[in-house]
Order: sequence, then C-alpha cells, then structure tokens
Amino acid sequence: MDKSKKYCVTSALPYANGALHLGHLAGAYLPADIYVRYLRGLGADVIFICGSDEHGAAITIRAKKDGISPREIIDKYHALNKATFEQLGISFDHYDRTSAPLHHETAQAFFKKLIDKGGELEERLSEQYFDEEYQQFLADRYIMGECPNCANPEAYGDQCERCGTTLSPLELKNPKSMLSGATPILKETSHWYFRLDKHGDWLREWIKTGVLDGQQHHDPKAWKNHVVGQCLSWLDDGDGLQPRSITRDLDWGIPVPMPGAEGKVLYVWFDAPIGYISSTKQWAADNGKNWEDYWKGDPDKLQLVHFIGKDNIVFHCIVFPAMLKAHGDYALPVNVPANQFLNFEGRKFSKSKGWGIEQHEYLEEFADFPNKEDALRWALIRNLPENKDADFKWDEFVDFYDKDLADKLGNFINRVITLTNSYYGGIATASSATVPDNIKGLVESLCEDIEAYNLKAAASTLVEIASWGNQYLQDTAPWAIRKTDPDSPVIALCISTSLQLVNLLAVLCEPFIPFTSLKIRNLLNLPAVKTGELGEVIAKLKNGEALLPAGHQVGQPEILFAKINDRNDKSRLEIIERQKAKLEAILAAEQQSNPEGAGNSTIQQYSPMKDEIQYDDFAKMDIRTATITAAERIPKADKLLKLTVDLGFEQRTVASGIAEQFTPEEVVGKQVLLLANLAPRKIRGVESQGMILMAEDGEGKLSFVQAGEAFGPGLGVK
Ligand code: B3M
Ligand code: ZN
Repeated sequence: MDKSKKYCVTSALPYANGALHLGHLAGAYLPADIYVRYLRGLGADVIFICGSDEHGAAITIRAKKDGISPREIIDKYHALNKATFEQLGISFDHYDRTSAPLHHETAQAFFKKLIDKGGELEERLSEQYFDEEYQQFLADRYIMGECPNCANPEAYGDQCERCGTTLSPLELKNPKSMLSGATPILKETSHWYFRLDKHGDWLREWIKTGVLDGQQHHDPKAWKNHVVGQCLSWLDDGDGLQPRSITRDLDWGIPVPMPGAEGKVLYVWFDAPIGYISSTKQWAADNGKNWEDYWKGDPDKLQLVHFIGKDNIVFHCIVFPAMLKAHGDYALPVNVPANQFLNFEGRKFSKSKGWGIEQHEYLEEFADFPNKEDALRWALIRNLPENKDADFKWDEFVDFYDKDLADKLGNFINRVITLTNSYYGGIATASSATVPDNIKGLVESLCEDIEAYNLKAAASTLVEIASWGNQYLQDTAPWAIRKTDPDSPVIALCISTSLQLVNLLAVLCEPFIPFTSLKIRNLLNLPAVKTGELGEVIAKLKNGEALLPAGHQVGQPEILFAKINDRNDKSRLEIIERQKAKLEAILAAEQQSNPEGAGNSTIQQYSPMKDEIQYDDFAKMDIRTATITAAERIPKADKLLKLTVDLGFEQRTVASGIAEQFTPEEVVGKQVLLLANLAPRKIRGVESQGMILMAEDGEGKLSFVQAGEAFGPGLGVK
C-alpha cells in the first residue's frame, strides 16, 4: 500500500434482473471487500465503488417474463441486492444505479467525446436479425441459437454461457427470436462502432509488459495468469479486435445522443463500465470530494482495481481500457484480479433447477444461525475460486466453522478472556508483554498475500496465528504453574501476551470477518477497529510496543462460536441439514423423471479442478496410442502391475498402479493412451518409462482411456 496513491476499487455492477447467489459473492464482492477493508485499515485513500447495471436485454427480457415493466424489475432487484450486500458487510462507499440521470449524462458525454475526437467511432450500415411479428431488431439476448464453438443450442447473441465465448448474433447457427420463437429475417440498420481494432498494439504491450505510453504502468507479473492468458488469446485470435457495435435498436437504455438516432440506445456493455465513473461522481458529490482525483492525473498515483468474475475479463481488460484510452485523461486499471467460478455441491448454480442458494435466501434461511454473516464469509473465503473453479459444500461450511472459527479462533479468545477474569479480575497485568517475533513474520506474510490478492492464503495465516496462540497457552500451561508457584511472573506474562494476540486477531480479522472483529473488541472492552488501526498495529509490532496497555480492563467471557456439530445442541446442524435435504429432494426428483441418469442419485463427488495451465503446458505432453503386450505383478507391491507397452516404434516398461482393479491377464492386448515423454522413474525396482492414462470415477473405479480399436499404436494425441 502506498499512502500517496488514490485507490479506486470496483466490483462488477450486477444486473438488476435477479438476486445474487453465493457464486457472485465469492467472485467479485467478498474479495473486493476484504481488499478494501485491509486498505482502510492501513489508512489508504480508498473508495469502494459499485452499483446496479440496469440496462440491456437481460433486464427487459426478465420484465417481459414476469409481466411487469423494466422499471419495476430494476427497482426491486436494486433494492434487494443493495440490502443483502449491506447485511453481509460488503462495505461499498457508494452503490449507485445506471438508471440514474447522472449516469445517463456521463455515458452520453463519454460517447460524444469519442465522436468529437474523430476516428474512434464510426457509423455503419449493417444487416441485423429482425423479428417480423414483433417488428423489432434482435440484439444480444433477444436471440438464441447454437454456439459455433461448443454447439450449446442455447447460446445467446452476445455470449455462450456454456463455453464463455463472446459472440455476435450472426455467428449463431439456427437463430431463433426470444420474442416470437420464429426464425428472424435480416434487415438493414445503422449503428455506431467503436474502432477497437485501432487499439490492439498498445493493448498487447500493456497486457504483456505493463508498459503504457513508454512508462511502466503496472507489474504484469502481479496479474493472475488466467487473466493475462484470456486477454492474450483474445488479442492474438486472428479476428479478435474488430470494430464493435456500441449501439442497439432497443427502447430500454441510454438514448444515443445523436441527431436521427431515435429508437437507438447505447449498448449495455458500453455504458455499464462508465457506471464506475458516474458512481464515483455521485459519491464525491455526496461527500464533498473531487471524483477526478480517483480517475485522472498522474497514472503513478492512481490505483484503479476491478474485481470481477472471469466471464467479464475481456470487457474489463480490453474493451473498457480501450474506451478510457480513446477518451483520454483516464487512468487504466493497475490490476483486474478476476476470479474463476464457484460451483455448488458439484454442479453449476442453477436458478431454474433450484440448485444453489441466493444471498437473500441464505440470510432468511439462516436467520437463527449465530454469526450467519461471518459464517458465510468465512466458508467462501476459505474456498475462493482465485485461480481455479471451486466448489461450495455444506459439509465444508460446517468444517470451516467448527475447525477454524470455533476450535481455533473462538477457543483461543475465550480461554484468554476467561483466564484474565479468573486470575486478575479482568485486568491485563504484565506491562512487558509484546507480540512474539514469529507472529510478526506471519502478520507480514498475511499483508503481502492480501496485496497480491491471495486472500485464501491470507485467511489461512490468520488461522495459523490463532493456532499458535492455543499452542502457546497449552505449552505454557499457566493453570499448572499456578498450582505449584502461584507468584511466578510467567503466569502474568503468558496471559498478557495472549491478550496482545487477541487484540491483534481482532484487528487482523476485520477485513475477513468484520462482525466477529467487533465481537472480539467487545470482549476486550475496546471500540470497533477503526480506519488506520491496522497500520498503527503494524508500526507497534515493528517497534516492539504493546497492543494493549498494562492495566487495561477486559470484558466478561462469552462463547464466540458454538460448534455446529454439537452432540447436545443440534439446532445449528439442523439448519445445515435442511439445506442438504433440499438438494437431495432435487436429485430424487431428477432420478424419478430420468431413472437412467443413475450417476445423479447422490451428490456427485467430482475431483477438484486443478490450476489453469497455458496451452504451452499442454503442448509439452507427448501422449500416444499404445498396446499392452505383457503384464505381471510386482512382488511385494499390491497396487502395481509391470506392463510392457508397444508404441509401434519401440517397447516401453511401465509400472502402473492398477493391480487392485485389473489382473495381468485382463489387461494384455488393451489399447491405451501413454504419456510417453514423462521422465523415467524407478518405482519398486522397476524403471517406469511413461504413464498410462486412466479415468477415475467418484468411488475410485478406474477405466482405460482409449483412442478406439481402429487406431494402431504410436499415434499422437492432441
Ligand atoms: N452486469 C455482467 C454481469 O453481471 C455485467 C457486469 C458489468 S460490470 C461493468 O456479469
Ligand atoms: Zn459455447
């Protein structure tokens, strides 16, 4: 963190056409909130900006479905989403909406500026799909068809939600109007196009090297691999950077501010990111600040950071930066720490199937669950989809709560406050107590991890500090010393040191679990952690100063986290069990309507996704078709078979861990796939020269992966 800089942190503006689920929260809102709370803790000049995205076909289609006006839809969901964010402690400085007049003005002025500059926007006639029955052009989500990339029959005109490809309606196969269901006709219309094609060169350099206008703008290594990878594949894709139409024939949206443009509005993805700017303007107007301080001026002093989900990477890393650059004067993002997706109990969230839970549903259904806000935040934090897709599971929610929050954090704090009260009437005594050096190292790494957007790692360091505290109490055992040597100074030192740690934990956990932070401070008889306090604490740690003065009176002990898995009180577990029962009911209903889909009868256990790799990583693997020509058991190795494998041009010996499921006789003659360039390795005395590829189901059952009988040995697999 740099105090001389202005931080503008944004979270993706959610469409106000529906409620948000836990996947959204884990993707773009909770991580940003942690980052911002941390920066505030350090006393940074930071604003946290968001709002509702209220234009676009997503809204009007939803309104049509519900038989109400777009205005009713956006009012409803804007209020709902704003309120649930607040309840979950997502601490936006300003949550605006793109239907606000200030936003309309700002977006129109932005458009006009690009027109006036010349060369950035271009009016073009083109043919677009038109629904004859409804007499309406069909943009984006008004049209559906087969994805040219993955054959998903329900791809939208702007994007395929299955494979994530950005599309234009003309690319869809078998297009159908979402209004009438009919096959649309092509009709001529005129639109404004943004000349994105002119921005490819600097964008490529900026993304690859972090250099902008000859200056080092950001450290490209600080960007996540999957973000850079997605951008480069887009930039390097033969026809990636084409002029993009930024207006639509729709009656809902921001009118195009040009003569003769009646019935045309700005494309939602043109106006929505400008929403970050107008939201900042409104915040500044409400707070007597200058919005330009956060968006314009010396690029070295501006830290614009966009938190988003991976489906929005191209718009935030390529299109919006190009718009800002084309406009001129604006800062570009120094990082876009996009997250991957969160799944729910092994599947994608699906509103129509009832699979998943929305933020407001969680708050309602967990109304009686103690610490419900932090319980959820914590379960998501421990499993954030930072670099790969993650899977939310109720059993893990329980584990994270019981093991981290109850057994480690809560237990330590409770023990310390209890001992302080019973030994010293609640007064911290030893004035010499400070935080031990190894803890200082952990605090440092926690901070480094947050600054590098490794929030999951930072959270586990927090748990480590609490664990250390428990261990320290256990090892010092002041209760034992007290029996034999009640006047030993070790007792007071131990309690006092532990109290320092409790206060440290209260400050450190504020970005992650702010409701708990407040409770810990109550137990300590201290006010809520304040802006800048983390910075003060870090300075005190450096100087070896105490975090709690000698003589400070703490409050009464109170259990912070009662375990969910409690034999004597099943009330919390029952709330979780109800959630699991809902899912089982969905699966049972599916089973009834489709008994063949046997694999779905229980919650599927997929193995977790591995970290994303680049194409080059994959291309390094030499996978070949092969035939097993001989097989024998390896003495004293129950799991291994020694296989001779024919590659056509040579024979290999491979030790393969399949002996528990296959006999040597069974496998001889099998066609297999062999990873042929894996470095040889000695396994139980056998030099293994490659690896046979196997598929494994949820119960560990193995099956050979094959290329098909017609393929002889030695062929490459791509
Ligand atoms: N509303 C898409 C989404 O919610 C879009 C984000 C806009 S961010 C400027 O995924
Ligand atoms: Zn697709």
